Amino acid sequence: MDKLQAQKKNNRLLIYGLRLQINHHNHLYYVLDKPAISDAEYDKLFKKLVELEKEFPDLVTPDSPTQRIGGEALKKFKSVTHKTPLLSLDNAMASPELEAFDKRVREALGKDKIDYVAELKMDGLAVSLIYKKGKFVTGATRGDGVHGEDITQNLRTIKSIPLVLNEPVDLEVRGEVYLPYNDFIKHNEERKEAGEALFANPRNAAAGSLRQLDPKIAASRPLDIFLYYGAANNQQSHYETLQYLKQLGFKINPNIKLCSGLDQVQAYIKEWDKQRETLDYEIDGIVVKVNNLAAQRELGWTARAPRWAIAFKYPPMQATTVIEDIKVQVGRTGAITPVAYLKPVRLAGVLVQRATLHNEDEIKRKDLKINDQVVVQRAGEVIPEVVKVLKHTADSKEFKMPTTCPVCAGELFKPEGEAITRCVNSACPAQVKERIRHFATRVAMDIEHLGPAIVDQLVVNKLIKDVADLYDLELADLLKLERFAEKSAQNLLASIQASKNQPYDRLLYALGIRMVGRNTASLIAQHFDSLEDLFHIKADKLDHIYGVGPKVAQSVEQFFAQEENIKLIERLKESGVTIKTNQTKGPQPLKGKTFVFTGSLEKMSRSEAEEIVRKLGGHPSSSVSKQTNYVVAGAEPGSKYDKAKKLGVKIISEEKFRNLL
Ligand code: 3BD
Repeated sequence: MDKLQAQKKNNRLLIYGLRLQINHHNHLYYVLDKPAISDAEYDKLFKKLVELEKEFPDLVTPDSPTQRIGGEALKKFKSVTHKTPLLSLDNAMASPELEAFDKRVREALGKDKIDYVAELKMDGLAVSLIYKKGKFVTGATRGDGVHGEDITQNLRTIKSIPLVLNEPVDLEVRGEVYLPYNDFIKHNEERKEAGEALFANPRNAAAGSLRQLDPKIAASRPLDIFLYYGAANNQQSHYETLQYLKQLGFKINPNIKLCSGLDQVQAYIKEWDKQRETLDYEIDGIVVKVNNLAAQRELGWTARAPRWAIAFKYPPMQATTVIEDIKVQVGRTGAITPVAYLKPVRLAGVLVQRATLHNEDEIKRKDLKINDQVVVQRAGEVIPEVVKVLKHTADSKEFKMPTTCPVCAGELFKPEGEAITRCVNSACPAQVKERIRHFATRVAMDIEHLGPAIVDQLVVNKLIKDVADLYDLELADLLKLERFAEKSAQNLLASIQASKNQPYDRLLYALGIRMVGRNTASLIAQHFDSLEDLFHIKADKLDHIYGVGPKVAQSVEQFFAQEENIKLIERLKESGVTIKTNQTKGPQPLKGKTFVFTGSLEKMSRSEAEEIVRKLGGHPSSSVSKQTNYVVAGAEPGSKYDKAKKLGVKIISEEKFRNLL
């Protein structure tokens, strides 16, 4: 072998070894949720592989972990015909139907008791994955069961889908792609801020992501998958098949259960009805499958569904009521949001009286009218929403989006391609009030005694028209107003005075820049010592900050490009409001650490605790991920606790937390 050849062989071995290592750690992290090395160590391996492949491009193969996001945006998805159709599932809506299913199975097999596998029924998108010689070659949607769409490029971006299996087998597997619940909420919040249409549920969000022709979009969303079916080799039972799929490297839901007889299935159903809210993903029921594969074959299929499986559907958390009225609200940024005023109805233990209708397109799409009978739904912590119309009534009236602002009668504007209509008059009293309210809230400047009613009174009486005017208020002004006595007026002035010393990242948040939440403000403030450094800033100076995306950066650029905003900040500065980093900032023992709080704390409120974390250099966050350093559990912790446990994130008590400070 000459020298060149030897070198080439050596490089190939190096690359091959790195890929094995990376795939192994990828599997530990994304499939088993049990990382063995730090993110930094993983990144190092990955970078090394990228460098080597760059140097030797002829050694790049499609199954390399560097090639998950490959290729250009497609023009159109190819259609695929499934080799064997993806069947449907019969539904059981209640216990008697499940009992009838069990009876049919027992009679057909001539047995008293059947072994079943009970699985959580993921509310995601069904897909089929094809492997040849252990390599992922094609992935497709279920489609109508016979024809689906080739979404291989998008599926390759899902890190829990192995590109290479542990054995060189030919295999088709089927599973459900989903978007974890927290990510769905987070993603919708971003869309809302950006004025884009919201996804109704995690399933639509997952489907919407997989239906994108550009694989970069799917890659940017943390999609995941559970596999539940595979035509594997020589297994005797469904349960064994799932274990085999696990061995090959696939992600199998850890909550599947082998049940002996229907009673155990019923217990499983009951248990998960209670526990479903602790999961990080949505399930809409339980799938029950006959375990023995020979028994499955004996039972066979009808034209559309196997006779050996059934889906038990949980009743959704929905209720029926009437839309009594639809009114629009004008938000801080001028967003005009239609809101349905409902005949009050109990839903999952809460009295629901209003539901957001998001925007005009949503009303049109769902064909909602005033006096309609509708189905409302409450999912997790999100505000209730109207799912669909049950029926229009004789009194049903079309809702007409106003053509002028209902508050200031000013012009409304809906940018091309955006879903949200806005009042463009920044002096609109509704916007002015909302901006001042936002400025005064606890998480922003925390001005006590300046609640919504007082803001209303001050604006209506023309004492203030923006937040800088607050600092010019005098005792005599307030005393002229109804409801203000000497004492209450002094209290308010004192809180306004005190707010001048708030750290400037609070001010940055309090300004109400679109898409700049409390955490983003604090991230930006860590990179710029003064608000003045942000004057006329360009987006490209911001979007390299970890946690600040291009849309956020664009929004910040827009805000600081406006002369009136700069004037406002200069007036605040003249009044003595802190607009710079406090140079004598204290020690930062929590620097770079991420905290999530769950349950109720004894000695402080959650927002106080979050503020302390920020002050000491850490980041508070609302959702648990592998990046979380600590979950602080108060009394009666919620699902975040379970998630932390699952991910192996350190959980500490409130007392331990205080000891860290
Ligand atoms: C799940 C069929 C069989 C292999 C047919 C028994 C209908 C969606 O978690 N098992 C599961 C889940 C879905 C399944 C089967 N096991 N079929 C299963 C399933 N744990 N969701 N489904 N599907 C998948 C469907 N999808 C869209 C439109 C109509 N039907």
